[in-house]
Amino acid sequence: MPQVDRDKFLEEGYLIVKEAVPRNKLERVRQAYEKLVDRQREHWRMERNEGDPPGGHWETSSQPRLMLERPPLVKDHDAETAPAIEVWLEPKIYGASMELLGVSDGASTEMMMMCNPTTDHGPAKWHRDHHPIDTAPLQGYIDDIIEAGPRYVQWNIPLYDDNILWVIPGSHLRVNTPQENREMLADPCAPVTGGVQTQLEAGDGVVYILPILHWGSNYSSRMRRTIHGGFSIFTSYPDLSFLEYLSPDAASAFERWNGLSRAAVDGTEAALRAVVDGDSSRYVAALDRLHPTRGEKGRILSTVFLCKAALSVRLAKDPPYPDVPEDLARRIRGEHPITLNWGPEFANRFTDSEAETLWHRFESLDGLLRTEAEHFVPGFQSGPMVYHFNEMPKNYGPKDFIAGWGS
Ligand SMILES: O=C(O)CCC(=O)C(=O)O
Ligand SMILES: [Fe+2]
Repeated sequence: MPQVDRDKFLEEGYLIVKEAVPRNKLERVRQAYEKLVDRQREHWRMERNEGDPPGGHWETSSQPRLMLERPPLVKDHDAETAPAIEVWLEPKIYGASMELLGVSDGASTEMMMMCNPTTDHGPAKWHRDHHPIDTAPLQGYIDDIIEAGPRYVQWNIPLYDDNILWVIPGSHLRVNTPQENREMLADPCAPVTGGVQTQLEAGDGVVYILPILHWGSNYSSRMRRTIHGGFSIFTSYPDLSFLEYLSPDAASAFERWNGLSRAAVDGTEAALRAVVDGDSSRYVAALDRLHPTRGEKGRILSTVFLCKAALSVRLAKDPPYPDVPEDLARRIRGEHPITLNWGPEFANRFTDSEAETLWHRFESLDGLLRTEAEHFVPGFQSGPMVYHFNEMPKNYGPKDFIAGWGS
């Protein structure tokens, strides 16, 4: 018996899951997270800059956020905080995520917690968690989701009642309407027509499909401890030292997921290597191994992600070229597993001359992703840019990409 309504999820782009954290476990999870909050607050206190209040970032941020897998907090886990990580394996969270992704096993991605600010900061801006400049145009995501479902599902799981998140149902399957654009341009921090406020009791969860339009409607000083993160077959774990504190089952899940991650990095290299070698059937096979169950739309979306990867590899070599906007250069240096960006080290897998060939074969696709003049569409995490926010290259599929290699 499925435990979630996948059809409704795919149509509306979000789903409320009652008691995602069973009531009888809630207190344990709260206590584990509160220990992490205390430890992170101590780091923020120590790291504060001159002129900052005594609590540093904790007191200045509108949404202080714990990053459980990142330094320094990743080194602060112990037996007492293990429930903060193990909660991700709750059947109603992990099991539901697998159903919604349509995979037998997928990995937890960046595990985080969003906290209230110490003073009222009011509403944030409406946005999609999407920066097309270093990933792909919105339509590429939409086509891929319609073809085969989401590659990533994101969760908010509040440990105290929480109604901060709003979503626009169905907006993950379309570009912004003219009315949404007008409203967001006029005031990005006010309710948008069609928005629905989520009403979550402690322990409930909301799971949603990026790139849905959503809004952090009120960062007030009211107590907020909301688990945030997601699941995907594409992830990366910079430091798994916390595994020693987890239950054997939880630890083995992370070992398994780390294996998925390594395979995805190797699979990305294999796809790019096929491009370097000009081997089209090996390229398509590598794409299908990297992401089974996808069709033509999935292959072209992955190809656009790989275009950014090729750019990143090329830019890491000496002398760096081509010239790219600063926002793109900065983002591409980061790591973004869901879009096959494995961070700066990945470039070391390719020689200078392979990087040059690779870029040569992706360059015309990059040209198709660009616009003639700088433009702006509201509701994204990219500012004004010379790349398309919405449109994918017209009538362009993997075959067209491959056909361009010879030229
Ligand atoms: O606070 C929330 O619930 C939403 C947060 C959010 O959208 C974000 O940080 O990207
Ligand atoms: Fe967001």
